[in-house]
Amino acid sequence: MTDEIARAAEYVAEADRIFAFVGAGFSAESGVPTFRGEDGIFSDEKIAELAYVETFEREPERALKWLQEARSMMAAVEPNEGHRALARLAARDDKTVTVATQNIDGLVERAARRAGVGVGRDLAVHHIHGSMTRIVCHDCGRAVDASFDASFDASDGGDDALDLSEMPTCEHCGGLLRPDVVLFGEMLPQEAFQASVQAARSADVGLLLGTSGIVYPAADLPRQASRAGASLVEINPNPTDLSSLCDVVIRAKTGEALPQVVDGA
Ligand code: BV8
Ligand code: ZN
Repeated sequence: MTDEIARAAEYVAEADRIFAFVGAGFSAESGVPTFRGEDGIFSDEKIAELAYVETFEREPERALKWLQEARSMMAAVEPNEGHRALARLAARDDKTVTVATQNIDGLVERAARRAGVGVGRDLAVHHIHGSMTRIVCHDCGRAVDASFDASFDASDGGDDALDLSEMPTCEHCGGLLRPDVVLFGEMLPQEAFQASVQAARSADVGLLLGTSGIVYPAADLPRQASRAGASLVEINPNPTDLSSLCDVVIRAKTGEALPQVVDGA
């Protein structure tokens, strides 16, 4: 166990309230591509522009084709050792864990459910950039039948009947259906974001897991935690905009390092 991992384990052992700020790197070892960095999907300009709400409104067919491909890919991936370690931490009676995830896959919840952790009871997971598992109408915001959520969350991928690339429309207003993910230029879900701010401000320890820390206002959460007195631990193979805020920096993959931190705490 490296010194950094031992120090991080000590912080976690002494903490009651733990705030986990999760980014795309946390799902990288599950095969979900990250956005930035050498193999990030945003290195392809054409893809990067699809993450903007303007593009969605200008070219809905291209945007929905991409979102459907991402949705099918995410239905097929599995939680990795990092997700499982976070679930073990949440299962502990002496720890209150809150997760603010920028990821739109449901992998944190899937690992938690499989570990018998009550999502919403023992573990709060706030999707501050939305979730691929929910489908809403772009115009009136109505959520589509939860059955789609169930098939997606069923963790076997399910035979989700909905194909967004066919541009299905809302039965109430005729608007286009789309995943409930936050595109650039869209507001974050305020309830999830405010709950994340509260959790960050009351945390003893903040775990920064696989995020480049450049997308706002999400990336302000670690700063809020630190200002309120939390000790910050970053686990990321690369330096980030948040590294200088951290008390401990572990230059490793979350799937390798987080299990050591959690099991050493
Ligand atoms: C809003 C779509 C306001 C969904 C995403 C100028 C300056 C500052 C800010 C702005 C600006 N101009 C505009 C803004 C605001 C903008 C923003 O922050 N832009 C940035 C790029 C400068 N933000 C917004 O638009 C947000 N909305 O501000 O609304 C508003 C007000 C009024 C009215 C209307 C609107 C909306 C932000 C949400 C955007 N959605 N994607 C999707 O497809 O997911 S962004 C995208 O980036 C994802 O959501 C992702 O979650 C997010 C953050 O990325 P990361 O998760 O950190 O991932 P990344 O690839 O960057 O990094 C991966 C890291 O993992 C790396 O560090 C790598 O080293 C590491 N890693 C790799 N492997 C591993 C690993 N770590 C550990 N283990 C491994 N194995
Ligand atoms: Zn509608």
